[in-house]
Amino acid sequence: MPTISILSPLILLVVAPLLHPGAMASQQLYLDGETLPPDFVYGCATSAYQIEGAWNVDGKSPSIWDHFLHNKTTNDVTYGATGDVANDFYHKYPEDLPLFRNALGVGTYDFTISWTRIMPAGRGPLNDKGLQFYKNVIDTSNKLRMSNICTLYHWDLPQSLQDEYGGWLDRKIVDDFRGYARAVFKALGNKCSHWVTMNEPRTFCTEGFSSEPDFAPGVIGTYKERFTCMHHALLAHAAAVDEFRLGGYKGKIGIKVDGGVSLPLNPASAADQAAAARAMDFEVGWDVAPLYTGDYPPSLIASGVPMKFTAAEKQLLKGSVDFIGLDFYTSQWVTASKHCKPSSGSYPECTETYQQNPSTLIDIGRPTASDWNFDAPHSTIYGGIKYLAEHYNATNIMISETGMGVLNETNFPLEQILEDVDRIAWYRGVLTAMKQALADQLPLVGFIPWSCIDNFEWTDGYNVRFGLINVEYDGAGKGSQKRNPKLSGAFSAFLPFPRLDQRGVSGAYLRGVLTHGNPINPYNFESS
Ligand code: GBH
Repeated sequence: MPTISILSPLILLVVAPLLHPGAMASQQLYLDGETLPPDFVYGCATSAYQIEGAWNVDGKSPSIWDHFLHNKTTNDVTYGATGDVANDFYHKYPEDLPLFRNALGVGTYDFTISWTRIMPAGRGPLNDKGLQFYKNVIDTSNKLRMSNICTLYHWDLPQSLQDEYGGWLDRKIVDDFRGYARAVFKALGNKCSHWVTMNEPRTFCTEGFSSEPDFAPGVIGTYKERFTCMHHALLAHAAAVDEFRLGGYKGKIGIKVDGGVSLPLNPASAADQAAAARAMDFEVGWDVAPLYTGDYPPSLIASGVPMKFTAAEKQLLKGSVDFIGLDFYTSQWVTASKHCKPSSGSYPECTETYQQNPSTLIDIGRPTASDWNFDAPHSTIYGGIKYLAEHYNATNIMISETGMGVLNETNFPLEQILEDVDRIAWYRGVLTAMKQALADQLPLVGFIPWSCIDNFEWTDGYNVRFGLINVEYDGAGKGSQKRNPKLSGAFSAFLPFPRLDQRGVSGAYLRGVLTHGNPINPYNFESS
C-alpha cells in the first residue's frame, strides 16, 4: 500500500501547475521539522562548462577551458576528458530541469552563464542563439515554479581576451567584465531572483596561476600574479554590481566565495591560534573583507603584497553584496611556517596546513574521493557562517555550494551508485550544522548543494561524481547519458535508514528534510 508520502508528490505534480504562486507560498519550508523563513532558498547548482557541452555550437567561441583542455600537453584530466559534450545540457535542459525540480524538490535552479556563448568576441555584439538558450533555461525553470540564481562567471573566460592581454592579469579585464555584465543584465536582469557576479575568485586566481597550474588558463605564476588576478577580479565584481544597481534591476546581487575554515593545529598554542587567524584572513578575508570594509584585511595590507585600491574603488567595493554565498566544503588545521620567504610556497600567508594531524594521525573529518575534501560539517558549515557573521557582520549568508565526490562511482552497479549512503551522511552533517546556525540566530538564508547532477569535475574529469542525480557515462564521459536520481537527493527523511524503494519521485531526502514532505518546494518563486 503506498503511503501518503509516496502518493502526495504525484498528486502535487499534477496539481501544482494549476496553482497560483501565492498559493504555493503559503506552504512552509522545514529543516528537520523546524520551520524555516518563507524566503529561505533551497536550490541546487551546476556550472556552464561542467554540464553544457555544445562547446562550439550556435556561434559559441572557445573559452580558456576549451582551449586549455583541447591542448594535449596542458590537459591533465583523468582519461584526457574535456567538457566538449559533458552532460549535453545545452540540448537536454528540457528533460533535466523537471528532473531537478521533481527528484530533488528544489525551488531554485542555480546556473552559470558561458560568456563566450552569448558574447563570442568577449565584448561587443551578442549572440542571439546563445542568449535564447539562457532565456529558455530561465523560462523553463519558472514554468516549473523554480526561481534562478544566475552567475555571470564560473571560470570560463573568453580565450580571445586571454590571447589579447592575458585575461585576469590585465586591468583591461575590469572594463570588459563590466561591459559583459551590462549586456547580460540588459537582456536577463529582471529574470533572476539572485545574481552572482563570479564563482570563487580565489580558486580561479590561485589554481589558474599556480606554480603548477592544472586549471585554465594554466599560466605558471608566483604569488604576485595571484594577487594581481584577485585584485582585478574584485574590481570586476564591484563594476558588475555597479552596473546592476545603476540599472535598477529588481533581484539581489552577490558573489560566491570559496574557502574552508582554518583551525589551530594545537588549540592551546597561541602561535597556532595566530596562524589560524592569519589563514582565515589570507584565504577568506582576501576576497570577503573588501566587500564589507572596502579594503583587504589589515594582515594582508601589512604584508605589503596586495595592490592598493583607490578611494573610489574602495567605495565601490564596500557594501557590494546583498548576500554572500559560501562555497564551503571542508576545513583544515594550520601552524605558522617556520622560515617563510618570498620564494616559499605559502608566501605571503606563511602558514602550513594539515588535514591529518601529524602527531595523532587523526583526520579532520571523514576523507572523500577528493584529496582536499574532508567531511567536517560543524567546523566548515557552522563555523564558516559564524565566522562571516562575527568578523564581517555579514547578513544574508547562503551555503551556496557544498558536497562530496565519489571516486569511480561509475564503475559500481547502478543499484549501488544510487544507494549513496555516504553522500547522505555528508548532507545529514550539513543539515545538522545549518540547524545549529539557525538555532543560534546566525543569518543563514539559503542552501544550495553541489551538484544537481553528476558533471565534469575539472581535473578529475568524469571520474569523481558530486551529483544528486547520476548520469550514465563512464570516467571518460562516454555513455548513454541516462539520468538516475540518487538516494541522497530522494530519500524520505521520515525513514530511520534509507530504503531503495523510496528513491526518485516517490520519496525525498534533502527534499524531505527541507520540505517536511512537501514535495513541491514552495518558496522563493518569482513570477516573471
Ligand atoms: C567548487 O569549488 C567549484 O565551484 C565547482 O565547480 C566544483 O565542481 C566543486 O568545487 C567540486 O570540486 O585540486 O587540491 O588543487 C570548491 C573549492 C577550490 C576545492 C579548488 C578544490 C582544488 C584543490 N575548490 N580546490 S586541488
